[in-house]
Amino acid sequence: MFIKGVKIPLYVVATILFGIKTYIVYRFLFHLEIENAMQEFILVINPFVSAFIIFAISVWIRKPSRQMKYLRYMTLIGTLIIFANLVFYRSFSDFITVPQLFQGGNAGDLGESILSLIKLYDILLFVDVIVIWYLSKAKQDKVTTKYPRSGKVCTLALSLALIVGNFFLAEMERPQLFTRAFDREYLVKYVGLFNYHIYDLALHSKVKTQHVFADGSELPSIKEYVETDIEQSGKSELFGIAEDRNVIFISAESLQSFVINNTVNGQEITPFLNGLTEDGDTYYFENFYHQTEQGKTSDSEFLVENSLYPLSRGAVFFTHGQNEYHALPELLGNEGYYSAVFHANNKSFYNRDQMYPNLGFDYFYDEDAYEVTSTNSIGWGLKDKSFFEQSMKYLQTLEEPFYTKFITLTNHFPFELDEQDQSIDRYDSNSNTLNNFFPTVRYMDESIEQFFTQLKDAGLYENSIIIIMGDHYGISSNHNKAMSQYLDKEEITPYDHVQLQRVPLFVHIPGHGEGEVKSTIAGQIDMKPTILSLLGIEVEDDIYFGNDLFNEDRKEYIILRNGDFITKDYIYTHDTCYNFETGAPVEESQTDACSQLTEKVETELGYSDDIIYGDLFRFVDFKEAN
Ligand code: GP9
Ligand code: MN
Repeated sequence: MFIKGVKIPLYVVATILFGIKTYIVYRFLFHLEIENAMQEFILVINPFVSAFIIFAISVWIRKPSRQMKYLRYMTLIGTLIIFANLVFYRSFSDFITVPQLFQGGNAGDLGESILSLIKLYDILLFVDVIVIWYLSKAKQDKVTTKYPRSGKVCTLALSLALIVGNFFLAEMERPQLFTRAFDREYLVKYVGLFNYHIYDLALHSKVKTQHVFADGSELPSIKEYVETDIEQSGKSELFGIAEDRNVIFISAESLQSFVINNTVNGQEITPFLNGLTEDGDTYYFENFYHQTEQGKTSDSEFLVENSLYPLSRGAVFFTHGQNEYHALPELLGNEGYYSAVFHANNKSFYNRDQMYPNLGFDYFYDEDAYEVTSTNSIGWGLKDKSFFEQSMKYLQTLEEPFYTKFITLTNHFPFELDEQDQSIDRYDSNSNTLNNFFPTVRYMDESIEQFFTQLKDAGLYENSIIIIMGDHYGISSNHNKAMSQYLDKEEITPYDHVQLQRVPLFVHIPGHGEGEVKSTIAGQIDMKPTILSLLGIEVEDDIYFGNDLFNEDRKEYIILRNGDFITKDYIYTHDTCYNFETGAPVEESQTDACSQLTEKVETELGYSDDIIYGDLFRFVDFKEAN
């Protein structure tokens, strides 16, 4: 093995062995989804990049014995980290997070079953540890321990270049990988387990610091604000209209209001939903805005369940999944409701597996609850029609009354759809995204119609209310040119852009008969108080920023997460006040109406952020609902 006179740099051997091992674990023991050649490439290189960075540091250690010790222990520690994650993964299909290590939670549940999660062949993980151990101890004379200064600087430069290269490829393949903070699996896949742990640790320390320094002293002013500026007087006429009924909430992926009662190539896009807008049992809100940011679907969920704003950066589900909340599922749970989420995606996506129990959800039917095959899936996974169909068997077993949330998936960027599922033609513009959007929206419309029938057949329809809400925009401003063509406008102005942030909201109450189209200025922040009111539940001293949509006494504005806002008269965006009806910029002399609100908007977003950053609800003794 050794060539006479030639010394081997042990850190290179360690890098190669450790890199190969890590790759094998990623590829064959973790089930990371590889979608294309680029992802495969990143997966191959990142284990070696991480290993090189860890082991190349050894060249800076002068004393040979210490250098050898460093390599030995780093191989061992690195292997133990992989091993611990592997065992954890076998049970939870997820990676260890710092809070899990320290707060028990999932990790604690491993308990006795831990032995059953360890396999005999895991011993092979330690082969390189033994090799390095042996070489560094018994063959020290055969390995290099002295490096010239230029060699040391070179390894350092190479380490930096490798890590930058790896991050660059990762960011190219998955833009905003770090800022959006949305999935551990993605992080591991793109930058490796060790960088993921460093990232997780940094995130955790940041959150912890803010947590430690918060003492709840902001609470009195927040409470006062909620009492005077948010709380509504009296109750709406619909208070208690759905008492004891089940709530079936459909989070409609990327559904925007501009498709409702609209056509493409002369064909109706959403015939079923259009029907609902005229249906006596349905209230349709035409001026309902999404208020999400980088956390997209999860932000919309956060708004709905908490009536708090999501954060301006990152997904709050991910960054503050350990906070205390006073969320809708928990409140409904106090009233005897059983709550569950149905969503055929990987459960760790958006940290849902940790966030849902924390919000008070009783159960999460994630991807594993569904039979996903190559024929019934496309794009992001299970097709919506199969999703609803397969969900029925679970829904029928739930104890009533229940609060359930169904999150659809097919109408997700890049809006792929099999030929046989397309009922309407694609649009024709320079944007494939917009062109593809229409047939997938129609597919979702059909799947929701089918779900209504299934609910009726199962006898669950009459005693439920069904809420359908778009989660966020599907067509970003990158497609403004195509969008202006479709909407037959010269251009998409900042005003138009805000109006395109409208997503449909349908509140369907079987047997009600008084439904209508509502033009109330409304947003996702309003869902929690609205649902509580429909169910006839009063929660005293709650802290939230939305209003019951059916109560006339409402705050007059809806805030988007970027600070833009909408009132019945104005839309404020890009430092300009626009007339709500016409979209014309308002004369400077008349902009008081907008400028008066800007400060308030900042205060309100600031209070919501304070609650999240400081985890302030841990200082509040919420009373039980009555
Ligand atoms: C992921 C699904 C889509 O589970 O909810 O998330 P999005 O990309 O729309 O935020
Ligand atoms: Mn979404």
